[in-house]
Amino acid sequence: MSIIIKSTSDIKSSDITSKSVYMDRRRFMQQAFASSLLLAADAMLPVWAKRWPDPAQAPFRADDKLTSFEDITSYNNFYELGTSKTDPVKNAAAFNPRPWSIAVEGECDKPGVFDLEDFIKPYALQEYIYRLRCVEGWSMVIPWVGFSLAEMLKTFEPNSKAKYVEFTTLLDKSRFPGQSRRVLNWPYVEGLRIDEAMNPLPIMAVGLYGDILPNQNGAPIRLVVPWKYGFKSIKSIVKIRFSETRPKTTWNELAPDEYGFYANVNPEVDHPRWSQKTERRIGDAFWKPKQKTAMFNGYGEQVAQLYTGMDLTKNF
Ligand SMILES: Nc1nc2c(c(=O)[nH]1)N[C@H]1C(S)=C(S)[C@@H](COP(=O)(O)O)O[C@H]1N2
Ligand SMILES: [Mo]
Repeated sequence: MSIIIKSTSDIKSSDITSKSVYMDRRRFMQQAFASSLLLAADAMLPVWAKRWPDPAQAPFRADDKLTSFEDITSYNNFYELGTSKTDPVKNAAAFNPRPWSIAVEGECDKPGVFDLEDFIKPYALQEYIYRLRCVEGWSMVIPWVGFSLAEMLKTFEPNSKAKYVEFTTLLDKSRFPGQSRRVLNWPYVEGLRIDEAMNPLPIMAVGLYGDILPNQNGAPIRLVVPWKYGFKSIKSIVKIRFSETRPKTTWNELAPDEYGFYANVNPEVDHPRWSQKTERRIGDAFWKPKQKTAMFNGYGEQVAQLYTGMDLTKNF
Protein backbone atom coordinates (compact mmCIF):
# COMPACT_ATOMS: atom_id res chain seq x y z
CA MET A 1 0.00 0.00 0.00
CA SER A 2 1.29 3.43 -0.82
CA ILE A 3 1.68 5.92 1.97
CA ILE A 4 -1.09 8.38 1.40
CA ILE A 5 -0.29 10.89 4.07
CA LYS A 6 3.19 11.55 5.28
CA SER A 7 4.98 13.95 7.45
CA THR A 8 7.19 16.65 5.98
CA SER A 9 10.29 14.69 6.92
CA ASP A 10 9.76 12.23 4.08
CA ILE A 11 9.29 14.52 1.11
CA LYS A 12 10.53 12.71 -2.00
CA SER A 13 12.21 14.22 -5.03
CA SER A 14 9.04 13.53 -7.04
CA ASP A 15 7.34 16.17 -4.90
CA ILE A 16 9.80 18.83 -5.85
CA THR A 17 8.08 19.98 -9.05
CA SER A 18 4.76 20.82 -7.45
CA LYS A 19 6.50 22.11 -4.36
CA SER A 20 8.75 24.53 -6.23
CA VAL A 21 5.81 25.80 -8.28
CA TYR A 22 4.02 26.31 -5.02
CA MET A 23 6.96 28.07 -3.40
CA ASP A 24 7.09 30.45 -6.36
CA ARG A 25 3.42 31.20 -5.96
CA ARG A 26 3.94 31.67 -2.22
CA ARG A 27 6.83 34.07 -2.75
CA PHE A 28 4.64 35.99 -5.16
CA MET A 29 1.87 36.21 -2.58
CA GLN A 30 4.29 37.36 0.09
CA GLN A 31 5.51 40.10 -2.21
CA ALA A 32 1.93 41.04 -2.94
CA PHE A 33 1.30 41.26 0.79
CA ALA A 34 4.45 43.29 1.30
CA SER A 35 3.58 45.77 -1.44
CA SER A 36 0.02 46.11 -0.24
CA LEU A 37 1.53 46.88 3.15
CA LEU A 38 3.50 49.72 1.61
CA LEU A 39 0.51 51.05 -0.29
CA ALA A 40 -2.18 50.61 2.29
CA ALA A 41 -2.40 51.11 6.01
CA ASP A 42 -0.95 48.27 8.04
CA ALA A 43 -4.38 47.85 9.62
CA MET A 44 -5.75 46.60 6.32
CA LEU A 45 -3.89 43.34 6.63
CA PRO A 46 -5.58 40.90 9.01
CA VAL A 47 -3.45 40.30 12.09
CA TRP A 48 -3.38 36.56 11.50
CA ALA A 49 -2.10 36.99 7.95
CA LYS A 50 1.11 38.34 9.48
CA ARG A 51 1.88 34.98 11.08
CA TRP A 52 1.46 32.79 8.04
CA PRO A 53 2.91 29.30 8.49
CA ASP A 54 6.01 27.91 6.92
CA PRO A 55 4.80 25.34 4.33
CA ALA A 56 7.70 23.08 5.30
CA GLN A 57 5.92 22.52 8.61
CA ALA A 58 2.80 20.99 7.03
CA PRO A 59 1.49 18.38 9.50
CA PHE A 60 -0.41 16.39 6.86
CA ARG A 61 0.35 16.52 3.19
CA ALA A 62 -1.25 14.44 0.45
CA ASP A 63 1.28 12.82 -1.86
CA ASP A 64 -0.36 14.23 -5.00
CA LYS A 65 0.25 17.02 -7.48
CA LEU A 66 -1.45 20.19 -6.29
CA THR A 67 -4.46 21.42 -8.25
CA SER A 68 -3.73 24.86 -9.70
CA PHE A 69 -4.80 27.99 -7.83
CA GLU A 70 -6.90 28.91 -10.87
CA ASP A 71 -8.85 25.63 -10.84
CA ILE A 72 -9.34 25.67 -7.06
CA THR A 73 -10.82 29.15 -7.22
CA SER A 74 -12.93 28.93 -10.39
CA TYR A 75 -14.66 25.52 -10.12
CA ASN A 76 -16.68 25.69 -6.92
CA ASN A 77 -19.80 24.48 -5.19
CA PHE A 78 -21.14 27.34 -3.09
CA TYR A 79 -24.87 27.65 -3.63
CA GLU A 80 -25.05 30.90 -1.64
CA LEU A 81 -23.19 32.42 -4.62
CA GLY A 82 -25.06 30.52 -7.35
CA THR A 83 -25.65 26.91 -8.35
CA SER A 84 -23.30 26.48 -11.32
CA LYS A 85 -19.60 25.72 -10.89
CA THR A 86 -18.60 29.08 -12.35
CA ASP A 87 -21.14 31.22 -10.44
CA PRO A 88 -19.16 31.51 -7.18
CA VAL A 89 -16.08 33.07 -8.80
CA LYS A 90 -18.29 35.48 -10.77
CA ASN A 91 -20.25 36.53 -7.68
CA ALA A 92 -17.33 36.39 -5.24
CA ALA A 93 -16.50 40.08 -5.29
CA ALA A 94 -20.06 41.01 -4.29
CA PHE A 95 -19.75 39.03 -1.05
CA ASN A 96 -18.01 40.92 1.74
CA PRO A 97 -16.69 38.59 4.45
CA ARG A 98 -15.93 41.45 6.86
CA PRO A 99 -16.95 42.16 9.52
CA TRP A 100 -17.41 38.59 10.73
CA SER A 101 -18.25 37.06 14.07
CA ILE A 102 -18.63 33.48 15.22
CA ALA A 103 -20.91 32.18 17.98
CA VAL A 104 -20.01 29.05 19.93
CA GLU A 105 -22.92 27.62 21.89
CA GLY A 106 -24.65 24.52 23.25
CA GLU A 107 -23.20 21.78 25.45
CA CYS A 108 -19.95 23.42 26.54
CA ASP A 109 -18.62 25.34 29.55
CA LYS A 110 -17.03 28.24 27.66
CA PRO A 111 -19.50 29.47 25.02
CA GLY A 112 -19.20 32.92 23.50
CA VAL A 113 -19.43 35.24 20.54
CA PHE A 114 -16.14 36.24 18.98
CA ASP A 115 -14.87 38.63 16.39
CA LEU A 116 -13.08 36.62 13.67
CA GLU A 117 -9.59 37.83 14.58
CA ASP A 118 -10.07 37.06 18.28
CA PHE A 119 -11.50 33.68 17.36
CA ILE A 120 -8.46 32.70 15.29
CA LYS A 121 -5.76 34.24 17.50
CA PRO A 122 -5.16 31.35 19.96
CA TYR A 123 -4.44 28.70 17.32
CA ALA A 124 -1.33 27.74 15.39
CA LEU A 125 -1.86 28.26 11.67
CA GLN A 126 -0.37 25.49 9.60
CA GLU A 127 -0.51 24.21 6.07
CA TYR A 128 -2.56 21.08 5.34
CA ILE A 129 -2.43 19.58 1.85
CA TYR A 130 -5.63 17.57 1.46
CA ARG A 131 -7.54 15.84 -1.29
CA LEU A 132 -11.12 17.10 -1.62
CA ARG A 133 -13.49 14.59 -3.26
CA CYS A 134 -16.92 15.90 -4.26
CA VAL A 135 -19.89 13.53 -4.19
CA GLU A 136 -20.38 14.50 -7.86
CA GLY A 137 -17.24 12.56 -8.84
CA TRP A 138 -14.47 15.13 -9.19
CA SER A 139 -11.54 15.84 -6.93
CA MET A 140 -8.81 18.37 -6.21
CA VAL A 141 -5.68 18.62 -4.07
CA ILE A 142 -5.64 21.83 -2.06
CA PRO A 143 -2.93 23.45 0.09
CA TRP A 144 -5.07 24.89 2.88
CA VAL A 145 -3.93 27.22 5.64
CA GLY A 146 -5.78 26.57 8.86
CA PHE A 147 -5.75 25.12 12.34
CA SER A 148 -6.84 21.93 14.03
CA LEU A 149 -10.60 21.69 14.60
CA ALA A 150 -10.03 19.45 17.64
CA GLU A 151 -7.67 21.95 19.27
CA MET A 152 -10.16 24.73 18.68
CA LEU A 153 -13.17 22.80 19.99
CA LYS A 154 -11.35 21.81 23.20
CA THR A 155 -10.87 25.46 24.21
CA PHE A 156 -14.66 25.79 24.59
CA GLU A 157 -14.70 22.84 27.02
CA PRO A 158 -17.47 20.62 25.63
CA ASN A 159 -19.34 18.79 28.39
CA SER A 160 -20.35 15.11 28.56
CA LYS A 161 -23.59 15.80 26.67
CA ALA A 162 -21.69 17.05 23.63
CA LYS A 163 -22.16 14.08 21.27
CA TYR A 164 -22.21 16.10 18.03
CA VAL A 165 -20.97 19.41 16.65
CA GLU A 166 -23.12 21.48 14.30
CA PHE A 167 -21.81 24.20 11.95
CA THR A 168 -23.94 26.91 10.33
CA THR A 169 -23.22 29.21 7.37
CA LEU A 170 -24.15 32.90 7.44
CA LEU A 171 -27.82 33.55 6.59
CA ASP A 172 -28.06 36.95 4.87
CA LYS A 173 -29.69 37.51 1.49
CA SER A 174 -28.03 40.90 1.15
CA ARG A 175 -24.56 39.30 1.32
CA PHE A 176 -25.43 35.95 -0.29
CA PRO A 177 -27.62 36.57 -3.38
CA GLY A 178 -28.09 32.83 -3.89
CA GLN A 179 -30.13 32.67 -0.68
CA SER A 180 -32.98 34.52 -2.44
CA ARG A 181 -33.67 31.32 -4.35
CA ARG A 182 -34.99 28.39 -2.35
CA VAL A 183 -32.70 25.79 -3.89
CA LEU A 184 -31.61 24.71 -0.39
CA ASN A 185 -33.19 25.10 3.02
CA TRP A 186 -31.03 28.03 4.17
CA PRO A 187 -28.86 28.43 6.13
CA TYR A 188 -26.52 25.62 5.10
CA VAL A 189 -25.88 23.37 8.12
CA GLU A 190 -23.38 20.53 8.60
CA GLY A 191 -22.42 18.30 11.48
CA LEU A 192 -19.95 15.76 12.77
CA ARG A 193 -20.01 13.22 15.56
CA ILE A 194 -17.82 14.55 18.37
CA ASP A 195 -15.20 11.80 17.96
CA GLU A 196 -14.96 12.58 14.24
CA ALA A 197 -14.52 16.25 15.08
CA MET A 198 -11.80 15.41 17.62
CA ASN A 199 -9.74 13.44 15.08
CA PRO A 200 -6.50 15.29 14.15
CA LEU A 201 -7.40 15.60 10.43
CA PRO A 202 -10.30 18.09 10.29
CA ILE A 203 -9.33 21.75 10.14
CA MET A 204 -10.84 25.18 10.19
CA ALA A 205 -9.39 26.75 7.03
CA VAL A 206 -8.72 30.48 6.73
CA GLY A 207 -6.53 30.42 3.62
CA LEU A 208 -5.18 28.48 0.67
CA TYR A 209 -2.02 28.68 -1.43
CA GLY A 210 -0.47 30.94 1.19
CA ASP A 211 -3.15 33.61 0.75
CA ILE A 212 -6.28 34.40 2.74
CA LEU A 213 -9.31 32.33 1.74
CA PRO A 214 -10.89 33.51 -1.54
CA ASN A 215 -14.58 34.35 -1.09
CA GLN A 216 -15.70 31.55 -3.41
CA ASN A 217 -13.87 28.99 -1.25
CA GLY A 218 -15.77 29.95 1.89
CA ALA A 219 -14.19 33.10 3.30
CA PRO A 220 -13.42 34.03 5.92
CA ILE A 221 -13.48 30.62 7.66
CA ARG A 222 -14.68 27.15 6.65
CA LEU A 223 -14.44 23.54 7.68
CA VAL A 224 -12.36 20.91 5.83
CA VAL A 225 -12.98 17.21 6.55
CA PRO A 226 -10.79 15.36 4.05
CA TRP A 227 -12.21 11.82 4.34
CA LYS A 228 -15.79 12.93 3.67
CA TYR A 229 -17.51 14.14 0.51
CA GLY A 230 -17.01 17.85 -0.16
CA PHE A 231 -20.45 18.89 1.03
CA LYS A 232 -19.44 18.21 4.66
CA SER A 233 -16.79 20.93 4.35
CA ILE A 234 -19.12 23.83 5.11
CA LYS A 235 -18.14 27.36 4.11
CA SER A 236 -18.44 30.83 5.69
CA ILE A 237 -19.24 29.59 9.20
CA VAL A 238 -20.95 31.88 11.76
CA LYS A 239 -22.07 29.36 14.37
CA ILE A 240 -20.67 26.27 16.06
CA ARG A 241 -22.98 24.39 18.42
CA PHE A 242 -22.30 21.34 20.61
CA SER A 243 -25.39 19.14 20.86
CA GLU A 244 -26.57 15.92 22.42
CA THR A 245 -28.68 14.98 19.40
CA ARG A 246 -27.62 14.55 15.79
CA PRO A 247 -27.96 17.82 13.87
CA LYS A 248 -30.16 18.02 10.77
CA THR A 249 -27.74 18.61 7.92
CA THR A 250 -28.67 20.39 4.69
CA TRP A 251 -28.09 17.76 2.00
CA ASN A 252 -29.28 14.90 4.20
CA GLU A 253 -32.57 16.73 4.84
CA LEU A 254 -33.02 17.56 1.16
CA ALA A 255 -32.41 14.03 -0.16
CA PRO A 256 -31.83 11.48 2.63
CA ASP A 257 -31.57 8.55 0.18
CA GLU A 258 -28.74 10.25 -1.69
CA TYR A 259 -26.73 12.08 0.96
CA GLY A 260 -26.19 10.45 4.33
CA PHE A 261 -25.15 12.10 7.59
CA TYR A 262 -21.73 10.41 7.50
CA ALA A 263 -20.91 11.03 3.82
CA ASN A 264 -17.61 9.17 4.11
CA VAL A 265 -15.86 8.81 0.75
CA ASN A 266 -16.55 5.16 -0.08
CA PRO A 267 -16.03 3.58 -3.53
CA GLU A 268 -18.08 0.55 -2.40
CA VAL A 269 -21.28 2.49 -1.76
CA ASP A 270 -22.65 4.07 -4.90
CA HIS A 271 -24.78 7.16 -5.00
CA PRO A 272 -28.27 5.95 -6.11
CA ARG A 273 -27.81 7.72 -9.46
CA TRP A 274 -24.10 7.12 -10.18
CA SER A 275 -21.05 5.08 -9.23
CA GLN A 276 -18.56 6.36 -6.66
CA LYS A 277 -15.73 4.03 -7.77
CA THR A 278 -13.78 6.59 -9.79
CA GLU A 279 -13.15 10.32 -9.91
CA ARG A 280 -11.91 12.96 -12.32
CA ARG A 281 -9.02 15.04 -11.00
CA ILE A 282 -9.75 18.66 -11.93
CA GLY A 283 -7.00 19.99 -14.20
CA ASP A 284 -6.18 16.61 -15.77
CA ALA A 285 -6.20 16.46 -19.56
CA PHE A 286 -9.54 15.27 -20.97
CA TRP A 287 -7.95 12.10 -22.36
CA LYS A 288 -6.52 11.06 -19.02
CA PRO A 289 -8.50 8.16 -17.56
CA LYS A 290 -10.43 8.75 -14.35
CA GLN A 291 -8.66 7.55 -11.23
CA LYS A 292 -9.86 5.09 -8.63
CA THR A 293 -11.48 6.59 -5.57
CA ALA A 294 -9.85 5.40 -2.34
CA MET A 295 -11.77 4.33 0.76
CA PHE A 296 -12.06 7.31 3.11
CA ASN A 297 -10.45 9.34 0.31
CA GLY A 298 -7.12 7.72 1.29
CA TYR A 299 -7.25 8.71 4.96
CA GLY A 300 -8.27 5.29 6.31
CA GLU A 301 -5.22 4.91 8.55
CA GLN A 302 -6.33 7.99 10.47
CA VAL A 303 -10.09 7.47 10.53
CA ALA A 304 -11.19 3.87 9.84
CA GLN A 305 -11.30 3.11 13.59
CA LEU A 306 -14.06 5.70 14.05
CA TYR A 307 -16.44 3.34 12.24
CA THR A 308 -15.55 -0.04 13.73
CA GLY A 309 -18.65 -2.23 13.89
CA MET A 310 -20.76 0.16 11.81
CA ASP A 311 -22.44 -0.95 8.59
CA LEU A 312 -21.23 1.73 6.18
CA THR A 313 -23.79 0.67 3.57
CA LYS A 314 -26.54 1.76 5.97
CA ASN A 315 -24.59 4.57 7.59
CA PHE A 316 -23.48 6.16 4.32
N1 LIG B 1 -22.14 27.00 2.80
C1 LIG B 1 -21.82 26.11 1.85
N2 LIG B 1 -20.78 25.29 2.05
C2 LIG B 1 -20.44 24.39 1.09
C3 LIG B 1 -21.20 24.26 -0.10
C4 LIG B 1 -22.29 25.16 -0.28
O1 LIG B 1 -23.01 25.15 -1.31
N3 LIG B 1 -22.56 26.05 0.71
N4 LIG B 1 -20.84 23.31 -1.04
C5 LIG B 1 -20.08 22.13 -0.55
C6 LIG B 1 -19.58 21.25 -1.61
S1 LIG B 1 -20.72 20.24 -2.36
C7 LIG B 1 -18.24 21.15 -1.91
S2 LIG B 1 -17.68 19.99 -3.03
C8 LIG B 1 -17.24 22.06 -1.29
C9 LIG B 1 -16.44 22.77 -2.35
O2 LIG B 1 -15.40 23.53 -1.78
P1 LIG B 1 -14.40 24.38 -2.69
O3 LIG B 1 -15.27 25.24 -3.59
O4 LIG B 1 -13.55 25.17 -1.78
O5 LIG B 1 -13.63 23.40 -3.50
O6 LIG B 1 -17.86 23.04 -0.45
C10 LIG B 1 -18.91 22.56 0.36
N5 LIG B 1 -19.33 23.58 1.31
MO1 LIG C 1 -19.53 18.56 -3.40
